[in-house]
Amino acid sequence: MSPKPLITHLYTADPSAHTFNNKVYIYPSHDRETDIAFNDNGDQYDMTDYHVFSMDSIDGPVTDHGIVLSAKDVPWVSKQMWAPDAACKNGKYYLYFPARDKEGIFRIGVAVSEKPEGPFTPEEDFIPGSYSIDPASFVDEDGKAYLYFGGIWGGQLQCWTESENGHIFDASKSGPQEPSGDGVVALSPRVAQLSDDMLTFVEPPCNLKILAPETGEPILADDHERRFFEAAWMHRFNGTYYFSYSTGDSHYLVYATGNSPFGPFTYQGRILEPVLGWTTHHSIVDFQGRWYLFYHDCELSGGVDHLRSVKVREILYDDEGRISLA
Ligand code: FUB
Repeated sequence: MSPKPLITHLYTADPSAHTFNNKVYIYPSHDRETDIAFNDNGDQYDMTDYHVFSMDSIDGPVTDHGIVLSAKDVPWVSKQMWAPDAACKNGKYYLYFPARDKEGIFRIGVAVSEKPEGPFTPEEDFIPGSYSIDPASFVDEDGKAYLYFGGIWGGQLQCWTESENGHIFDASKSGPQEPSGDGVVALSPRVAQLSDDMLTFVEPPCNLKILAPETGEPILADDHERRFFEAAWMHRFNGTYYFSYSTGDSHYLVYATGNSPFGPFTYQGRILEPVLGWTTHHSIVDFQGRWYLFYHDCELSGGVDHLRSVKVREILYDDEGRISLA
């Protein structure tokens, strides 16, 4: 049976959950009603701010800490504050968020706070060298931090190509487009190590390989049930790195495992079957000795794709580290 929405006074989605100071903090998108026509570019996902939520226990009440960052307060943003994430390092908290810049190109920004519940103060400009959507931060046990990101179709990942002069944006590839054809490899999510101050990339982002277990080769573009679409997440369990993501138009949450934060990762299977609504996006967090999947569906709005609500379910690992829902 589907659990109840955790938050019912607002529409919320793309929940990035973290355990900070023995509480769960949730950093979601804040969905809102608009009269923008629906399309496969995601224009109807026209969010303007972020709230932070926290819980002392997994079935206890949820506290809304209010608006912690607004588009109007970020100098480089034009519109569409999509799925954020947060990290803690050196006693400070960092909110990573994608939005369109003044030229309509998705970039990733960072905002800083002394407290996990914000409010967050944005940097003047987006992270140099950042592009596309859905940042997911991961601070490893050795203190090194990484940002995973990317999303195809409305997320514009297919618009970017590498050249000797860096990454180049081709606006003609915007919208619901992606590579296809016999033997064509799927687009890869990106990863970049973050600087010690968490504000910049140490090196240009690199491609994260996701391999098919049966071939040991990268997953192909036409394999829509397994190829990366958006919603990157990284967690570590028993020394193994788990990279999970949404398959977009086939609507699964799936995962792949590897031995390094840079991969390569080998596809393992599904975490969640399709939910009510087009998008699916999640996080996985260790809280008070158990593991949880935070995700969203559209039950609260009766199935309106861009009006979503956050939910949580416990997950389990078997002896080989395979994930299943409790
Ligand atoms: O919330 C807007 C977009 O929808 C996110 O960035 C995607 O992951 C999808 O959930």
